[in-house]
Amino acid sequence: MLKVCSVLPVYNERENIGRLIDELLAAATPDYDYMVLVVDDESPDGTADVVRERMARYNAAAEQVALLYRTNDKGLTKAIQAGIDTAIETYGADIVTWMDCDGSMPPAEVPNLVSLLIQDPTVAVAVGSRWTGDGADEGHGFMARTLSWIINTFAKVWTGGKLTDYTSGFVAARKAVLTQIRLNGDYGEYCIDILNRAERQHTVQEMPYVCVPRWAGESKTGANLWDYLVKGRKYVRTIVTLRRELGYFSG
Ligand SMILES: Nc1nc2c(ncn2[C@@H]2O[C@H](COP(=O)(O)OP(=O)(O)O)[C@@H](O)[C@H]2O)c(=O)[nH]1
Ligand SMILES: [Mg+2]
Repeated sequence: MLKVCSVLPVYNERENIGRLIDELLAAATPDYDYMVLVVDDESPDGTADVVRERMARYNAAAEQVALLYRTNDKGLTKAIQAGIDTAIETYGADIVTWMDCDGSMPPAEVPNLVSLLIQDPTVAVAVGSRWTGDGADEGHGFMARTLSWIINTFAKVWTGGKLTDYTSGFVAARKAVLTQIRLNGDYGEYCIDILNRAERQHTVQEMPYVCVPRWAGESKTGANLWDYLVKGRKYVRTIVTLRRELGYFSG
C-alpha cells in the first residue's frame, strides 16, 4: 500500500500541534497508509511533550505519529529537509506533504492535495495556492498580501513559470522528485526554488486553498515592514538565481 507522510516543522507550537495532529489523522482516507512526522527544533515551550502524548495515544496499533527532535543545524528549511529524508529513508514514504503547523493551512485539505498525485500519475507535485480559483489569503494584512502578490508575480514573469503561489509552503510531492531536488535557502524562499525547479521537469498541479490566521501563539517571522523587506530580499535573490542558473523557461 502507498505510504504518505506529512512532515510538520514546528517551533514553539505547543498550543497548535496537538489539534493539528488530531485533525490530520481524522481527515486521512483509507486509500493509503498515513502518518505524521513532527520535526521540532528543541522548542522551549514544551511542543515535544504534546507530540509524545499524541504518540502514546495513537501509536498502539501502528506508528501514526513520529517525532524528529533536532538539536543542531536549526531552521525551517533544514527542518523540512530533515523531515523529508526521514520520511523517505526511515518510514518508506512514497509521497511526502508538508505545511505550516500554526493552523493557517487547512488539515482537512491534505487528502485533496495527496489525491491530485494519486489520481494522476503524471502529476509529480501538488501545491496549495492562495491566488488561484477559490483560494484566498485571509491570514495576512494588506501589506503582507500585496508584497506576496508582487513576489509571486515577479517569480512567474522573471522565471517564465506558470504557478500562482510560489511561496505557498503547502505541498505534497512524490519521492522521486524529492530525492532529485533538495531544498535551498533558510525560510520561505526554498519554496520558490523547489517549485520552479520542479515545474521545469515535471507536472506541478495547483489546488486553491484559503490561508487563515494562526490558531494560537505568535509568528516567528514578525509582521512589520522591516521583517518583510529582509524576507523579500532573499526571495528576490532566489528568483534572480533561478533565472541566471536555469534560464527563462516558457513551459
Ligand atoms: N522546526 C522548525 N520549525 C520552524 C522554525 N521556524 C518556524 N517554524 C515553523 O514554521 C511554520 C511557519 O512559521 P510561522 O511562525 O507561522 O511563520 P509565518 O507564517 O511566516 O508568520 C510553523 O509551523 C513554525 O512552527 C524553525 O526554526 N524550526
Ligand atoms: Mg504562520
